[in-house]
Amino acid sequence: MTHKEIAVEFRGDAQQVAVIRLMRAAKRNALSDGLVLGLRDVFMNLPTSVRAAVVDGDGPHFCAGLDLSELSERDAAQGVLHSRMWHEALRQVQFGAVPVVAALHGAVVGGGLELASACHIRVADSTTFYALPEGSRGIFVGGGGSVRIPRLIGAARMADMMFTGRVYKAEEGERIGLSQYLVPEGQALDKAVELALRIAENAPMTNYALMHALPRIAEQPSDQGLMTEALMAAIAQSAPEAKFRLQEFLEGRAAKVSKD
Ligand code: 1HE
Repeated sequence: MTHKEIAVEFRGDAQQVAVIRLMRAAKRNALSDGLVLGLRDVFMNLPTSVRAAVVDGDGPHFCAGLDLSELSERDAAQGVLHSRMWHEALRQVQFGAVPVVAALHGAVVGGGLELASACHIRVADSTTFYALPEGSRGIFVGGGGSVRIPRLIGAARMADMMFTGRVYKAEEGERIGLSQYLVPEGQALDKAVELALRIAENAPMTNYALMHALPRIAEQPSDQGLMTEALMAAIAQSAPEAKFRLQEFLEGRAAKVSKD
């Protein structure tokens, strides 16, 4: 699972969080075909100790998107296969083994935003900016952006980004839903790891339901969604882990919900 432009390190007492870092800062972490396949392989082969992951980018930018130097000579058939390769790699991020937190800073553009939108939580520092320069490069998104980004910010805002080259800065990005967390400059990774460690403590079936059932329920007609919810709830609550946790609460040993 090693790739020369992807660093993987582990955090937590039980190595339960994998920090997966794009290591191509000289090219602003532009995603070459090799790097996209490398990400796919890393996500497919995470050690079983890992319960949550963080995606980070080395250097001043999270990711400049598709490596434009590889684009020029592709014909239509190769274009379809190339896009499908991205889809498969980012499917491994969104629907892989563990929840993924993106630690964003600097440019989160084009395919970089597609990668970020495949993650389950996005933490942005104040240097973050978002754009979809595909519109001005004469191309279209191809890494799942047209499916995932409208679900975060709506199709109208995404179309505006592509029609007009609009750039959203970090604060606006949080306001419209591109990130769920906004932190001071340089603190995105620490916050993302903190969240991933917290996520790793959840019952595995709860994390599974949030990754695999929730997005599908959101796409189902409400009647079917309610049925899927009922089935998922019954499966989750019947796991021994859930019974143990409920007992801990009832006997006063589990943390209460607190507003502080
Ligand atoms: C690249 C790429 C890239 C940088 N492919 N090489 N993405 C874009 O259209 C974004 C293009 N990049 C930029 O707008 C800027 O580079 C940044 C705002 C991200 C960063 O600016 P800056 O001033 O820090 O860096 P730089 O000097 O522009 O770039 C440093 C080097 O990285 C330089 O190469 P060098 O050999 O001259 O040093 C750049 O050419 C190179 N570089 N970005 C290739 N993207 C599945 S479909 C997805 C479709 C898309 O993602 S389209 C959007 C592509």
